[in-house]
Amino acid sequence: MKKEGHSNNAKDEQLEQFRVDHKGKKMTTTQGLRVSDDEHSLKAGGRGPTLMEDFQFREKMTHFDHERIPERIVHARGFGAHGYFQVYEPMAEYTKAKFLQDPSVKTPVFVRFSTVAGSRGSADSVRDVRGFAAKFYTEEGNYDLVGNNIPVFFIQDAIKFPDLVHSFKPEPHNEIPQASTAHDTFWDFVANNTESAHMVMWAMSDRAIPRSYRMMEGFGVHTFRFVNEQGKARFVKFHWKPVLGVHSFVWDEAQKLAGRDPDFHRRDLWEAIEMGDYPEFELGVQMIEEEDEHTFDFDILDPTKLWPEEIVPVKMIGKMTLNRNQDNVFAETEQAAFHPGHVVPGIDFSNDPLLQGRLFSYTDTQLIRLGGPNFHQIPINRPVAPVHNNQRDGYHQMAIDKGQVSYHKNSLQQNDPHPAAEAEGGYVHYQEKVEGRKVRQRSDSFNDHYSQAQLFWNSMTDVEKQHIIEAFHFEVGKVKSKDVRQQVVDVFANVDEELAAAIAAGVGVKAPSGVSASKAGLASPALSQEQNKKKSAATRKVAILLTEGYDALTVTPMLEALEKAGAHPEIVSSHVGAVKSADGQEAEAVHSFLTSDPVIFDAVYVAGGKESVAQLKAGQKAAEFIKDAFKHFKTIGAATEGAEILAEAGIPAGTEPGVTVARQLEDVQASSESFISALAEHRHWSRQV
Ligand code: HDE
Repeated sequence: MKKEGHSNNAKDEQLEQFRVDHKGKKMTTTQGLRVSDDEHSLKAGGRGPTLMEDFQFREKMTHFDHERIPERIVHARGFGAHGYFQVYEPMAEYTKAKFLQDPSVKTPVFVRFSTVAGSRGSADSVRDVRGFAAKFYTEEGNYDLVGNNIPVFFIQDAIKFPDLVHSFKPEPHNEIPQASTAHDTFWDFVANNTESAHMVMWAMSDRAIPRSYRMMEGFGVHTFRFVNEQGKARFVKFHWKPVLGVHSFVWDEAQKLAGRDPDFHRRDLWEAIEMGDYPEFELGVQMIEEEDEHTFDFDILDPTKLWPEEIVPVKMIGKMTLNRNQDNVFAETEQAAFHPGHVVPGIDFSNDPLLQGRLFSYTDTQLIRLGGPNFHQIPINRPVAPVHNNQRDGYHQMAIDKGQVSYHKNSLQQNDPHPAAEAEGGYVHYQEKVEGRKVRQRSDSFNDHYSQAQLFWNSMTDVEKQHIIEAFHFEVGKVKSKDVRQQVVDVFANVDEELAAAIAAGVGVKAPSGVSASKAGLASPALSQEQNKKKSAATRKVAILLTEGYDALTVTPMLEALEKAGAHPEIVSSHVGAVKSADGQEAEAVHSFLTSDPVIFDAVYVAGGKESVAQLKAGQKAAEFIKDAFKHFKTIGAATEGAEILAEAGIPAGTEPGVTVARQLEDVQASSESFISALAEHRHWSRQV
């Protein structure tokens, strides 16, 4: 059920002026002329040719012919939502940014989540980095935190970005494969640009197949600066931490989802918001004093390095809540223009060479994508802060700038609009002292490509390590060039020789010679999603399998327990629609075995009832459903006769982790509670599949 509607905020009020509701209205042309017939073009006789005079036809067709705009060169596939951000306590000690001072202020935000490699119509569940771009509509202007769900990047210098992207996009001669890095050119890039090793470890981990946009972290990646009112600056890194914790798919599930529900992530986000399960993310910052810049064994300007949380703790400073779905995906998600250079006073840049290049690229790309220099006037991009300057004209100009003057300085308008002093909110760049020779060079302090890749590997649990090895087997296994496969193994031997040997075993090339056992090496427990797992059944989707003649006494207690835990049961039956229990009660099946699949659920429960179970057995689909859920380490439950379906699926109930069975009716209550606890575990890795 949808909770209390979103709170009104300044951005929402602004957007309201642009919303158009067509309900109950007469149809018109774009000129406002009422249309009398929208079914037939104007012809010379019923069977004759269409007349040039038909302005209505021409207008409609021309508009249609021009409906598409170029998709984003990267992050083409995405989905947005509105919400608000609130700071926990004033941050004045660290930054003068106004939206980070008053805990009672709700700053409107629009967030766009995305994949990186695929086209706009590609599947959500692919193995990829996820974009996490947030636009804060602050009273000092828009602030964009344009991050990813992985805290480091593939390259150290922006000039290499086109090369990186060319390597992971579909290969140019045949445009294969879509939305996947499992091909020769990407791995050739990795092997020959070893600065990518750390990020590749993340991309091969479960982080790259998130269960939901609501269950992944976000990172600003680069080092930025916080600057306070006194002008004191500190280096800062930004983190988003999902309140629901970080959770992932298993790879087989992710691949099946790409066919069963390519829109899985956008549907999940949309439905969560519609149901009032508002996604929440805490904003955290890591800060380093300027005088400590050179005290770490990595360069804090190097975007392939993270700051281990055990060394530089993350201070949680506020929370973002996404509580409103967009009205129109093209107008909002597609036209949203993010830019890491959209900053407010109190937030500044560092000399990270990747960030410096991004500061150019984002405006440049909007110019072609959104068709000119006035994209900031598109409703979703408009700041709630007033805009006054001498920029004029250009395609799609929406403002009617009054007056004679459009230059500075002037006397005819008393120099208006006039620059603001720093004390009046004028943005002043942090006065970092910089000197150097003009060189095309990278600092030697960026040369270590492997230590943190190793740190990441050392921080993984055994299950997480196994998943990484399997991901390498899949991805590198798809590389046709044996030479490239060998190069990849040789490069990752620098990270960990056992890892390299394990990769080699799956991709038909030589292991590094004289493999030494993994070094005990440094670890950062904060990097492991398994070790930091948040246990909760909240917002999880559970399939209840039943059909005609089911036993309602095996269903009602389970539905109540799930509701209490904040989970969402959905009935899957032999047909969609009303299903009758043995004692004449009715349940509504929203799915049939044809329209659904275990991959869209977090858990499965088989209801009891002789007749129902007999039919499910005859239909054979239920056992298949259970088998897949079991293979994906999900929680499985059954009551009374329902256990026969588990037996048919070959699951030895009672002995396998995450499988709960109520043999007798009187056990259903207790069994439902164990089911919820198992569901809160998310996956049962100790299961033998
Ligand atoms: Fe982007 N990136 N990027 N990127 N990026 C774009 O801008 C670029 C990088 C990120 O939902 C483009 O509007 C360069 C890192 C997100 O609309 C483009 C470099 C991080 C989004 C662009 C990077 C990101 C983009 C394409 C290397 C994480 C989607 C369309 C120097 C911190 C934003 C667009 C949205 C989009 C350039 C690297 C995040 C071409 C040159 C590192 C989340 O401007």
